[in-house]
Amino acid sequence: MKIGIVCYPTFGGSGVVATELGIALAKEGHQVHFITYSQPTRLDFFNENLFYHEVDMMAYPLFQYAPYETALASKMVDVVKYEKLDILHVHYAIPHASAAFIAKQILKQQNIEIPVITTLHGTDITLVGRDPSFEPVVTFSINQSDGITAVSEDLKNDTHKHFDINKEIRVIPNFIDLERFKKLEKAHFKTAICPNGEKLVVHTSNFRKVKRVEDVVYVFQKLRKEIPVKLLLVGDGPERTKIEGICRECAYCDDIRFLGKLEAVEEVLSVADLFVMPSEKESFGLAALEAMACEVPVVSSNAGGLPELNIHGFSGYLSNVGDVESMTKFALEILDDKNLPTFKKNALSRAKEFELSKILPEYVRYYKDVLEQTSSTVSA
Ligand code: GMT
Repeated sequence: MKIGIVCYPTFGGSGVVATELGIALAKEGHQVHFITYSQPTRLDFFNENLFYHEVDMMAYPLFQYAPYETALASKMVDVVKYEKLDILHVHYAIPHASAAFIAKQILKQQNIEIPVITTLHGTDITLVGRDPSFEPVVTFSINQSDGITAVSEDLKNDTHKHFDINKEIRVIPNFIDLERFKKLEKAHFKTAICPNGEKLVVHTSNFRKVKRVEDVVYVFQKLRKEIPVKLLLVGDGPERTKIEGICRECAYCDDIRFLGKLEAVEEVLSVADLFVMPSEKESFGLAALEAMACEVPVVSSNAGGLPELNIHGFSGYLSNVGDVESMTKFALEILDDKNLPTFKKNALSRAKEFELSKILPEYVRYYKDVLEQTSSTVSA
């Protein structure tokens, strides 16, 4: 198949899923064309089946806000037409689904039919998309997609709850490449961070409000009163300065380190004993899955799709959003030497259920279903 993938090229979860999906499809022999505004972070190597098309943005003094959606739709038209794509798969509804709708209509006038699949990732539904400034366009463009997928049952239910969607949504969860995300031998790294054999707690995110990173620090403070433990905070984003302020006020500030954005996050996860994800909303929790693949158990909130990933009492524990007391209690239980090896083993076994080789065929099957469905509608 010739597949066009539209996504955000940054560190965000939707961009990571889209890029990894495209790479995996290319390795299977499909031709994959990425269409976005800059080279996706993980697309930094050559593969004969991978192509990258940059959206041209024209600067013009009249534009207070550059019309990216228009430029993206124009680029989609160009790539579909000249590369003869079979299908367009857009990740994150805003503004990708509406740009795809415009492109589809333009191509239709030229007698080119291009089926569009929209994958809903999370905040496009639970946060941003529900805002009245976006909602009508989001509802319309999701309904106009030929196929819709969501990354968890919870996100599918939320979509039906908050938007008037008249089409079936297929749930295809996030996946993990266990060749890349696995526990690596990094003993020297662990010794450097935890010289006295302390336990290591890790959190990775884009430091947005919805991640509640302050709860990670509060849990850590409580833990540190009980046991020798260190905290690594990986990633960057709008809340980082506030979180640094909270850490500076904390008596255990010297036991906390901010690492910023890291490409090789699996190296840090390889030496971690516990991953904390206290998010207010989390449609799936890809960062937690990455941790589990590296044998790191997870204490998370029970928001969104997290209970579909983290199994309470097996791969970790779930607490109510904001309940740092309960999170601390569960963290202490996991970090207890007599429990830790079992939780680590269980975390990996749960991660294996989301292995790339299991989820990739679900996408390919869905592409075929949508192609079949649309070709029969066109010929009818
Ligand atoms: O908030 C993020 O982590 C970024 C966001 C995105 O769309 O880029 O991630 C969402 O999509 C990921 C991949 O499907 C999911 O694993 C994350 O749970 C989801 N984030 C939220 O729902 C907050």
